[in-house]
Formats: sequence, C-alpha cells, structure tokens
Amino acid sequence: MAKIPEAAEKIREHYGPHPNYTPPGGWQNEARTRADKLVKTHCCFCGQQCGIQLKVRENHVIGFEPWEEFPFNRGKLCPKGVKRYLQSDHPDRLLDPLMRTEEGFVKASWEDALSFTARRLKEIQERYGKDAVAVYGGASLTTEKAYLMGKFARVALGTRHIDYNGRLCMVSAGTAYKLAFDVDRSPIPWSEIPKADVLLVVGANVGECAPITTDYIWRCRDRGGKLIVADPRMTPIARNADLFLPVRPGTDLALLNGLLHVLLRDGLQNDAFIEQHTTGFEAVRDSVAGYDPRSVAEKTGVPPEAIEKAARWFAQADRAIALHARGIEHQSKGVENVSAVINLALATGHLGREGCGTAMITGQGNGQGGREHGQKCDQLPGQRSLLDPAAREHVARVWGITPEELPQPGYSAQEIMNAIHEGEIKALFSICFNPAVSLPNAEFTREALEKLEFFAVTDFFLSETARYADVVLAGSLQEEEEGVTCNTEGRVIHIQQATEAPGNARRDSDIVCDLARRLGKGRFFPYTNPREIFEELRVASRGGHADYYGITYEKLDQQMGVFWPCPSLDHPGTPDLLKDGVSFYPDGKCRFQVAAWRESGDPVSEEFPLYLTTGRVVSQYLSGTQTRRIGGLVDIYPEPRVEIHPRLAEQHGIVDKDWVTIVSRRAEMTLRASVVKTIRPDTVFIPYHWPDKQSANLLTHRTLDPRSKIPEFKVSACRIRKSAEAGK
Ligand SMILES: Nc1nc2c(c(=O)[nH]1)N[C@H]1C(S)=C(S)[C@@H](COP(=O)(O)OP(=O)(O)OC[C@H]3O[C@@H](n4cnc5c(=O)[nH]c(N)nc54)[C@H](O)[C@@H]3O)O[C@H]1N2
Ligand SMILES: Nc1nc2c(c(=O)[nH]1)N[C@H]1C(S)=C(S)[C@@H](COP(=O)(O)OP(=O)(O)OC[C@H]3O[C@@H](n4cnc5c(=O)[nH]c(N)nc54)[C@H](O)[C@@H]3O)O[C@H]1N2
Ligand code: SF4
Ligand SMILES: [Mo]
Repeated sequence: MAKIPEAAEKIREHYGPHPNYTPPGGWQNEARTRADKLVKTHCCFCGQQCGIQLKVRENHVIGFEPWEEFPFNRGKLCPKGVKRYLQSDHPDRLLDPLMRTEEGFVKASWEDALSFTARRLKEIQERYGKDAVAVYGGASLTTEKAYLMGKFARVALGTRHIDYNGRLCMVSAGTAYKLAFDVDRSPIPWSEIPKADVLLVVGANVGECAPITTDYIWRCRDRGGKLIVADPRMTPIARNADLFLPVRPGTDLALLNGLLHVLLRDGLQNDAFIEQHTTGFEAVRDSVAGYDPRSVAEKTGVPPEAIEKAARWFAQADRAIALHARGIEHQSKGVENVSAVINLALATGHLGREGCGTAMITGQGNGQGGREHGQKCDQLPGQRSLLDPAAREHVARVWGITPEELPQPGYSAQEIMNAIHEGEIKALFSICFNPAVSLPNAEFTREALEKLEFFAVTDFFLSETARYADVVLAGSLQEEEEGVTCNTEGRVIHIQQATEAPGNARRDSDIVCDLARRLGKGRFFPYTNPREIFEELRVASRGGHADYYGITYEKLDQQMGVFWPCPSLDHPGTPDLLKDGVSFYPDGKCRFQVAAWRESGDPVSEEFPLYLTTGRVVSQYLSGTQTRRIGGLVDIYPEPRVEIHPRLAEQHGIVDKDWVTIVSRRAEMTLRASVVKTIRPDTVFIPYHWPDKQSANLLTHRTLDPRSKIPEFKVSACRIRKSAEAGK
C-alpha cells in the first residue's frame, strides 16, 4: 500500500488540533493543592537523569516538585525537566493502536493490530528470510525494555538486524573507551569535576545540553579551576571560559594532536604513568610529530598561542579532567577524536586519581544503560560481544536457546536504513526512534521508509516516522512503567511507575511480549512486569563488564543509585571505574591509540565554501516529537533559525531575521537568519529538532565513522544566499 504521510493528518480528528498544548492557566497552581501522591523518579529527557518528584492525582501526572535529596542534581532542573509533566495528559497522546487503511489511519483493537503485525512479520520472513526484518530500539527506553528488544529481535524474530538510536549518539565515545580501557562508560562520577584544577571541554554545549553539569563546572571554577572550551560556537559556557579555542568544524583531531605535540615537545608528559599504566605510547608520540602549533593553527583556525597555552595548562595542572560530547563524536573520525582526548589524559597521567579523568557527557536519558544489554547490533547483555563464544554460550543458556540459534551481528542503524533503501530489508519494527527527523540525508530516509513492505512503530505520539507505518502501537511514557536507567556518570537509578498508560495505550514491554507470543515464542517471554525482566537481566549480565548482578530495585532506592559493575549483592558498586589507572584489559593497562587527521566525508569546496554544523537548543529535545508539543518550551525557540556571523551575513546582504537559503550537496532549505557574533565566520549552525522543510537533516550526509558507524552530523559543506521568502 502506498505510504502517504499526509493521510496521517486524519488522525488529528481523533485527538484535536493541539500541537503546542498548554493547559489552561493556573493548572500548575491548582495542582499544588490537589495532588494525592508524590513519586520520586527521574526526568525522562537527557542523560543527566535528574531526580524529580512527580505529582500524581487519580492516574494523572499534574505537576512536579524538586527532589532535593537526590545527589546528582539536588533539586535543580532545566526548562525541559520542569515542563515534562505536560506530556502525560497531552491531547495528542495515542490512546489506541492505529492501522493504515486506504483512507488513512483508523483506530484498531489490540487483537487486530498485533495479530496483523505478527502475520505480516511472519509472511515476510517466510518469503525473504529471517534477516529481511529489522528492529530499531531506543535509548530513551528503560534498560529492561532495551534488554527486551535485544532478546525480541534475536529470539522472537531470529533476525541479525537490531540496532538503536544511540548509534547516532554515544557510539564514537563508546568505541574509543573500549579501545583504550576495554569498557564503555564514563570513568568518573560527576563529583570529581569540581575537584579538578583544569577542565577541558571539547565539542559540548554544556549550558544548553547538559544544564546540570554546568553546576559542577561552576563549583570547579569557584575553587579557582580554569576552564578551556573548544567549539566553533561561543556557547553559553564558552563565554565564561578562561580560554576559548574557536575550532573549525571537523578539525579537532589536529587540535588535540597539536596539544599532545606541544606537551611532549616541552617534556610535560608523566613518564612514570606512561610506563606503568599504558601501552602504545611510542607510536602515538611519533604520530603527533607533524602537529606543530603553526600548521595546526592553519588547519583549525585556533591561534598558535592558544594551542600552546591550552597544552601547558592541561599538562601542568595537578588535576585535570577532559569532558566531551557530540561536537567531536558526530564526525566520520569521531572515534579518533575521542581517542585523541584520552591520549592527552594518558600522557599526562590525569587518570585514576582524585579530580582527574576523561568523561563523555551522555546524550539520551538512558544513553548509557541503553547500550549495555544487547540492543546494539553486535552486543549481548552485560556489554558482551556477540562474537565471543563464551558470551554466546552464557546468554543462550539464560535465554533457553542454543548458542547456534543466536544470530550473528547485523547492520547498524544507518546501515539498516541503507539496506531498506536497497530492498534487502523489507520490514521494520521500530520503538522509541524517529529516523525521519534524526537520520542524515532526510530525503533518502523518506524514500527508504516508503519502500518498506511492512512497518510497525511503537510510540506514545504520532511521530513523523510513524506516519509511514502500517501499524502504530500506542505505547507508554517513561512514568508509566517501572524500570532502571543509567545516568551519565554510570549510576544506575530507579524509574518509578507513577501512572498507568491512559486509554487503551499499553506498557511498551507488554506490547513487545504480546507480539512475541503471537510469533509463537511466548515461552521465552513469560514476564508479567518489568521487575521480572530485570531479574533475568541481572543474571544475563553477570560476569560481563556491565555486571548488574548485585543490583536490586531496593538497593537503588536505598543508595540513590548504584554504579556498575556491581557483581554481588553485598558489593557497593563502582563509582571510580579506572581507579589507580587500572583498565579492564587482562593486563590492566590503558591503550594509547594512534589517531591521524583526515578530511570529512563532505569537504568544503569552491562551490560549497562554508561549514554547516548542527545540534541543539536548550528548550527542544532531539527530534522534537515530545518538546514541540509543549507550549512554554515552543515559545522559547519556536522555529529553527540559521546562525550566521555578522561578517558572513554582510557579505550576502543578510540582516537578522532575513530569509536565507542554505544549499548543500543534497538539498536546500530556507530559514530565518539569526545573526550572531558567537559563531565562526566560515560556519553556519542549524538546530535539528524540526521535521519536513525545517529539518536540518535535509542537508546532512550519510558518511559514517568506519568503526562506530555514527553519522557525520557535525560537518557538512554548504553555501548560503539571501532569500525573498520562506520555501524559496
Ligand atoms: N536541550 C537539549 N539537551 C539535550 C538534548 C537535546 O536535544 N536538547 N539531547 C541530548 C542528547 S541525545 C545529546 S547527544 C546531547 C548532545 O549534547 P552536545 O554534544 O553538547 O550538543 P550538540 O548541540 O549536539 O553539539 C555540541 C557542540 O558541538 C559544537 N560543534 C559542532 N561542530 C563541532 C566540531 O567540529 N568540533 C567541536 N569541537 N565542536 C563542534 C556545537 O557548536 C555545539 O556547541 O545533549 C543531550 N541534551
Ligand atoms: N543533524 C543532526 N541530527 C541528529 C543529531 C544532531 O546533532 N544533528 N543528533 C543525533 C542524536 S545525538 C540523537 S540521540 C538522535 C535522536 O534521534 P531520535 O532517537 O530519533 O529522537 P527522539 O526524539 O528521541 O525520538 C524518539 C521517539 O521515541 C518516542 N519515545 C520516547 N521515549 C519513549 C518510550 O519510552 N517509549 C516509546 N515507545 N517511545 C518513546 C518519542 O516520542 C519519539 O517519537 O538524533 C540524531 N540526529
Ligand atoms: S538536565 Fe536533562 S535530565 Fe535534568 S531536567 Fe534537564 S532534560 Fe531533564
Ligand atoms: Mo544523542
């Protein structure tokens, strides 16, 4: 059947035209007097996972109170955390499964929706083979659900192809940490940040994207700590930095190697640490010989004096921490970029001691937990490799199948979309992922989604991707199902159920287990609640690096979270992952990695002379399905604008709020200009939270990092011109 996204509009008849819902004024005040319980849980949005108390009355979340005892955020919240409760009763909530008909979507019974889904998946697998069906999971799901999706794909469907939206997010960092330390987690709890003397922040808009981390950074500065920030844009945190490195997009590797070059040239390395705790130093030392400050300055746009100063500050500090996020990871050399950050910490011995280390700032709410227990294409629970015979044996035993029945590794998220476009994959079961907005080269994604012979989506709102589905399964918000997540520090925390899913919507895990039953695999999915899934996960992860065996829901409540690994019930957890500089490799050593600079996948040229980079604003979250529906957040930043430096604007006769057409090698789009001095003059920036004609991903390209398979969202080539009106 033709996939006509517009047909989905008909569904609004059922739910009313409320895209930017704000409840009648005073709802919150009224709520203060009417709540009948407070539920201590966590924010559903970013990887900070702030503690929050939800106010509940008669199965509705009607407001919130700060949770001041929770140690990570001590009651503080950002604008998104404050408004999240408005999703619960949102008029756009999907209250029934939907099935596509010639006239668009119609409400369906669960019986019809699930038996049709099971039948279509079976038919397609019988006709084209098991691997013709792929599964997409998500890192906003609780860890129980993420675990369930890995098992569902491999046991209920028997397909190789499952991956998740964290492939667009944390995988470059994860791959680099695995290479260096054989474990994928931030090595330090955030309580170390204030203890550092120097903080190096690379490619992270901390103020807008990890707002609570700002508080830790300010505490460091209150103690006299120095802040160095590298970013093509002078972000809120960069404006307060002691040293700002305005790096040209995609050239971080040259900059980071340049810092290492300078500190080695000046003999500021920590020879004892290198000798005792690392391997591979000589090769890295030789590889940075050519990165002298002058040539690095030419490539990166960062003045040579600033490079010298940053290297000296970082190396000579007693204690230093390097924080990084997607600015360096969303590149076709994302893994190398992170390796270069780690190399700096290893060379200076800033690791495994108080106030020292490197840390990735996790993106999605469960960006950490969601990548530990098997929804990645190459992974089994406990951060085990699907290629490791002992791991296959262990997990197969827990799941009640033979190791031979476990599929081999499959495609990563973008590769799945490529295979759909090629016609190799015919059907997709997707939960908690909105690829129509979030994958690069949006037109390509649209073409692929239109080719699917069968497509089922599980979501609580009708996302832009769901418009292409044959069946939409009405799932649950975070507060409608108990479970755990793991925050940016590696702290596993307890998500409490506050309400039941409304109407005929169901808990995500019930939907997936019910479908497994209809696929004839019910005996492998006997769970009646998330606690039973968690109990199995504990055993499945036992002995892996991400060992959850010693974690229970009760312990999480008592200790306000437990850091993994936690191998036994009497184990307190592991906040300092690399204590004393000891890695997870059998020899305990950390591995230097050679990381040489190379050109991005979409280089600037005469025709496309500007760098386009994309990212976020504080009030919107990811593909925007959730936050674009919340009035109050929408008002802060109502539509995407393109940031342009005044000098560049002047060259094109553009003033603030003019329409500007941005042209890349794939597409063009027209947005209003935001003329700001806080961006490099050779770079433009577009936040990506909007769909269709406002989607930054119309312009981006599908080049992947060869190892992590992350798309290069941060570096594309473009040109701009002044435009008369929208859409021209
Ligand atoms: N408000 C808000 N907060 C969020 C999210 C959200 O959508 N909205 N999403 C969450 C998620 S999933 C994630 S992954 C994180 C992302 O958090 P961040 O990675 O901090 O956010 P981004 O805006 O993607 O990019 C970070 C910075 O990278 C810079 N940058 C661009 N290109 C380059 C480059 O080549 N080199 C360097 N050094 N910097 C570059 C951008 O200017 C930007 O300031 O935020 C999380 N928190
Ligand atoms: N150009 C550009 N593109 C980017 C980025 C960028 O910086 N620039 N950043 C990338 C990054 S870092 C990320 S993380 C991705 C994110 O991209 P996506 O993962 O596609 O974005 P989300 O908005 O989280 O989409 C998740 C969908 O799942 C639904 N959902 C959320 N929680 C749940 C749940 O518990 N259950 C169910 N059933 N559904 C749920 C939401 O309603 C939403 O429709 O985007 C990437 N795309
Ligand atoms: S910082 Fe992240 S977790 Fe905390 S309130 Fe904001 S969005 Fe939620
Ligand atoms: Mo992300």
